[in-house]
Parts: sequence; C-alpha cells; structure tokens
Amino acid sequence: MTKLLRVVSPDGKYKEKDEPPLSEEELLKMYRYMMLTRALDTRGMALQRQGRIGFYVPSSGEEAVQIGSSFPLEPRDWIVPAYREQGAALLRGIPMAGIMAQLYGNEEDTAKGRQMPNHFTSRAAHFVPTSSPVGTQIPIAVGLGWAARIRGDNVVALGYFGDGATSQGDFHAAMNFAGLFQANTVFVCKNNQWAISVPFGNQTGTNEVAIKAQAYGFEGVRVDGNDVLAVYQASKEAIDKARFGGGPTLIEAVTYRMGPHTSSDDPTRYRDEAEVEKWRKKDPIVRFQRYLKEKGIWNEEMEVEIRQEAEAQVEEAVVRAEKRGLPSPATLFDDVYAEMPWHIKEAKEAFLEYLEKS
Ligand SMILES: Cc1ncc(C[n+]2csc(CCOP(=O)(O)OP(=O)(O)O)c2C)c(N)n1
Ligand SMILES: [Mg+2]
Repeated sequence: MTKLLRVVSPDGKYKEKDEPPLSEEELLKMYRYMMLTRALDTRGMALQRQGRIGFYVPSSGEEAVQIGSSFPLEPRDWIVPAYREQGAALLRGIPMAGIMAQLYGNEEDTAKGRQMPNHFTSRAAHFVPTSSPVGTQIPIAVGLGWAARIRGDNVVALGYFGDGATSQGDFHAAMNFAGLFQANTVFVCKNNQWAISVPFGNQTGTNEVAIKAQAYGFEGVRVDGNDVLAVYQASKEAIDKARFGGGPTLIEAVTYRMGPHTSSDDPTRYRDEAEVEKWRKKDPIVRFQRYLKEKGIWNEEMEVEIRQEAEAQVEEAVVRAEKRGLPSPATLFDDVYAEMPWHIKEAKEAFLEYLEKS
C-alpha cells in the first residue's frame, strides 16, 4: 500500500517540520473558501428541495481536496473539472454570482442555461467546461498539459476525477499518454469511496488508486484527502514538478462523499449510516479548524464572522440570480460556428418567427 501522507492528525495536532510554508493569511484564506463551499452546498441542496433549482451536486466532505489541490495553481494554469468542484471554481475566481447563475441557468450563466447545474465554466478563470460523461475530462487535461509542454510555456493542467472514473478507458489512455509524452498534467483522483452506489471495493482489483501510476511510468501519491495541508503539500510538489518539465503525477486523495451523489439520489438505500457517521467525525473543515485553533489563529468570534460572511455571499447571489430572466431562446443558435452558416441563419429566423407567432 502506498504510504498515506498526512500533516494534521484528526485532533488537529501537527509537527512543525511537516507544515507547508503558508502564511497566516493564506491559511485563513483556505479556511474561508472551505467554509464558503460548505455554505454553498447547504444552500444548494435546500434550493433544490424548495423547487427553485432543478438539480444540485453536493461536495460536502471534499472541501479539503478541492481547496488544497487548487490553492498552489497560478492564474495561467488550467483546471479540468469533474462535476463536484464548486470549491475549486470559487477559489479559482468564478464569482458566487456566476456559480448561482449557472445553478439557475439564467441569462447571466456563462453556459447560457445549456448545462446541468454544477457544470460551471469560466474562460477567465481557466476552468474548462465540465463534461458529464464520467472520465471524458481526463484526456483533455492531458491534451492541455501536453500542449503546454510542447510550447514550453510552463503552464500546468490539473484534472479532477472520481474513483469510479478510474474504471473508464479514458483514464488509462490519458495516463499512458501523459507518462509517455511527459505532459504538464497533475491528475487528482478524489477517492470518495463511492461511485453513486458502487463502493470503491467493487471498483478495481487493487485496494488503492495511486499505485496505478507506476504502470504508466510516473509517480503516484496517496494523501489524506480530509487534511487540507497534506493535499496542498502533495499538490504543490506535483504542480511545481509538472510546470518545470518533470512530468505528470497521480494524486489519490482519500476522502468521503458525506452527502448523496446528487439531489436525485437517496444513499440510505445502499450505504450504512454507521459508515457515514464514522466519516462525519473526520470532517475536513473541523480538522482544519482544530489545527488553526492549535496554532492560536482561530476563535469563536472569528468563526461566527466567517460563517456569516459566507452565508451572506450565498444569499446575495441567490437574490441576484432570482431577479434575472432566462437566456433568450435566440441564443440557442450561438457558439457552435465562429461564423454562422446560411442554413443555421435560416433555422434561427424561422424559429424567431415561430416564437413571435406563438
Ligand atoms: C460514461 C458515463 N457512465 C455513467 C454515468 C453515470 N454516472 C454519473 S456519475 C457516476 C459515478 C462516478 O463516480 P466517481 O467517478 O467516483 O465520482 P463521484 O461522483 O464519486 O465524485 C456515474 C456512474 C455517466 N455520467 N457517464
Ligand atoms: Mg467517487
């Protein structure tokens, strides 16, 4: 079994020699973003239950993986996401209003309401559009990383995927290509123990993901995914290595999907509440809070302020999203061709005429 890297133990204790060199300000930024992600999650599920949005994909329990791995990235780097990376999207600079616009599919949504909720994208934030088919994003992360290597521009592509995605052919093709051509790619497998109702033990003949990198000729690292500093440390090393020609790394972040797969799922039908309870005790936000307290940079007052500020940001974005209209149906014809061909123009005109009459 590949050694599991850990910086902070579940009770918040740590050894100074293991700590990454992060300032107090940086540590608190990480904490704020983890709290913001959780606040968005709580509200996102509630909005779906209230019938105000159609669908939501919670990422509760996986905040440390998202924030720890995307924190060392530079603006010129790329994120190639799965569908459970709202924390990384926020940290990357997609504003809360943009996240909410996408959840509502309104006229402010950069995807113009054409995507399922939680499929955020932003060219400015270098956050590639999310693709729903499991694992299809992994070769894209390799393509971006390979292009960067050819250009020699020291850009890194970080691709996220789940444990379930490692059973897809795309994962293996991507890993093989990246190893052979030494792409500037970092693979982050969020092993949250479940692929909808399939437990990790039924996913693969190995009992971990990291070891698979060996077969493709590069390093696989296993990290405690509920320890934001361990994830940060492993990701920083992998990102620096990829940036300066050292080739790819596979990071397996061992974590847990605390909520349902999506708002359409009922996990009580296939997993034990005792297992969920066990992992709830390992909540990555609580662990980090204990660490910050241990270091003397956390107190109750601050906690209240951070929580309220996160909830207020979410609330403000909801109010704004609900004031906006839907995208115009005429936009349906945009964005496929750089220059609209005659037959699409004709179809658009006929459609607009139809809309006017009906
Ligand atoms: C090619 C493909 N097959 C099946 C599905 C249905 N599906 C959506 S998510 C999912 C499970 C993915 O699990 P994992 O990769 O572990 O990611 P997680 O949802 O746990 O974050 C499946 C089977 C799909 N979207 N695409
Ligand atoms: Mg999974």
